Amino acid sequence: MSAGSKDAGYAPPRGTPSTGAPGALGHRLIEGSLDGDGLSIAIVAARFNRSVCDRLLEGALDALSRRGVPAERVTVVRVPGAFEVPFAARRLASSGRHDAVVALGAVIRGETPHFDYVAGESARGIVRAAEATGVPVLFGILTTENSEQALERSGGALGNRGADAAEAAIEMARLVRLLDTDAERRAR
Ligand code: INI
Repeated sequence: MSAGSKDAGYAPPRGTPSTGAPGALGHRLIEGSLDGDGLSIAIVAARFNRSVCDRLLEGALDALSRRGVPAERVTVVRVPGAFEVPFAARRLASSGRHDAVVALGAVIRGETPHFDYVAGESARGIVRAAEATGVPVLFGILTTENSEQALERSGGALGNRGADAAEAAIEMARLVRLLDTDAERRAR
């Protein structure tokens, strides 16, 4: 898929949540939805490159509100930088109080001699937090060459990756519920 094509980027699910509904080829289809009703979501946002991170956070909060997650069901935690995001994300994910965790940060190569370490460890830690807890942890860490690219992706011409990650959090939280229901039903 080429960047810039109509299919590039995050495509939200098309329909209502479905468990075992027949897919186009007769297979069972299980897919989440963007219905935030009843979900609790945590957000971990870095402060490093603060203006970009604040824009990602605004986008995430706005997307959650638009999708039916009220402010009182959203917990926001700020940490120094992208390197610290996985630690807080894992604590939140293992608390049992959140259906998903959104991880936000901005690592900008032009301003970061150790870009690869910070970006790599942040990404790895976020994956591990989700794997270790079984709670979706969504990747909203921008890794860009320069500030301009980061601003374009945090509410500029190329959308807002914070909003995308928040919507993906809702979809994955819904998917977890569907998978749990499906597994229970099939075990009976
Ligand atoms: N943290 C970021 O989130 N983005 C960066 O671009 C960055 N740079 O440039 O170094 C950065 N560094 C700080 C790092 O995340 C930790 O907070 C710090 O090393 C303390 O552990």
